[in-house]
Amino acid sequence: MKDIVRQKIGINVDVMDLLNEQISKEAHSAAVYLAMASWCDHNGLTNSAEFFYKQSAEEREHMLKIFNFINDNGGTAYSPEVNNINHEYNSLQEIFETALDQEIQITKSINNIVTRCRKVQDYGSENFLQWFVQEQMEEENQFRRILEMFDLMGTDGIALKFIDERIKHD
Ligand code: OFO
Repeated sequence: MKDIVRQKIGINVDVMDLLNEQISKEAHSAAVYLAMASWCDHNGLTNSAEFFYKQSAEEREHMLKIFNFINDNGGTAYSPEVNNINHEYNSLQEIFETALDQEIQITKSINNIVTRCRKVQDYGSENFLQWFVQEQMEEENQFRRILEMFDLMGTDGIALKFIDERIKHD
């Protein structure tokens, strides 16, 4: 990127690239959760479906938050392509395990950008990302709490119905 362009950007260019990658990851998360909502709907797990519709909408909000941050600071945010969305799951437990795993990967990704911010002394971006650091802790906890229910109650028909009734989005 030309120096004159760099000067117009209020955030570090390498950080901006990572934030654009994060936009893709958030969009991917939104699409994955939408597919999970569809699976739950199809299998009569109404509360779980509602949970994932809301979760998907939240991920889109995360994506837009980063998108606006880049553009508001003179950078260029890129609208992401989303592909490779799995629609095949064997159980609700598998869905929540996959969701937790996805959140753990997102946490790593956010932490990685924070590390880069510190390295290049982009404290504005680091400050912006603190909201995401907190959000990831809450999301991981939320999924862990739900997975504990499977450990406690099992996965047979009645347990599944019971777990679904207790699933609520924070
Ligand atoms: Fe975007 O918050 Fe989790 O994934």
